[in-house]
Amino acid sequence: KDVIPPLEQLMVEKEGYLQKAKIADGGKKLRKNWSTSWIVLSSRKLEFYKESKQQALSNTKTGHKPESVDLCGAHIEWAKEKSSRKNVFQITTVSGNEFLLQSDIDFIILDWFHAIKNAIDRLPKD
Ligand code: I3P
Repeated sequence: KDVIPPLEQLMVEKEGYLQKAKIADGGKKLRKNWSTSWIVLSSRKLEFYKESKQQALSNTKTGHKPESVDLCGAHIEWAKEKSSRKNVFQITTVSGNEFLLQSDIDFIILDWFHAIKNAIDRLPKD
C-alpha cells in the first residue's frame, strides 16, 4: 500500500541543523538562550524542532508540534551587532517574534540566508 506523505513534506525546500535563539515573542524581549534546532523551510513557513530529525519525525506522529514561523511579511537581515558569534542573522515576523540563527560554517549560513530570503520575497507581504 502506498504511503502518502503530508503535503508539507512535499513542499520542503531546505532542512538542516542551525543554532537558534528566540529573542522576542510578540514584541516582548526574551533572555537569549542558544540551542541546536532542526529547521525545516517550506514555501511559507519555517519550523523549529528542538530535537533531532529522527526524534522530530516520531514526535510528529504523536501529535507533538514544532514551533512554526509564518514567513508572510517577515524580515530577514544580518545581525552582527546582536551577538558575539559570527554568521548571525535575524528573522522578525509580523507578530513580533524575533529569532537569531547561526552557524560557524560560512557556506551553510549563506545558503540558509538566501533560501529564507527567497521564500520571503516570493510571498505576499500581507
Ligand atoms: C548570555 C549567553 C549568550 C550571549 C548573551 C549572554 O548569557 O552567554 O550566549 O549571547 O550575550 O547574555 P546568559 O546565558 O547568562 O543569559 P551570544 O552568544 O550571542 O553573544 P548578549 O547579552 O550580549 O546577547
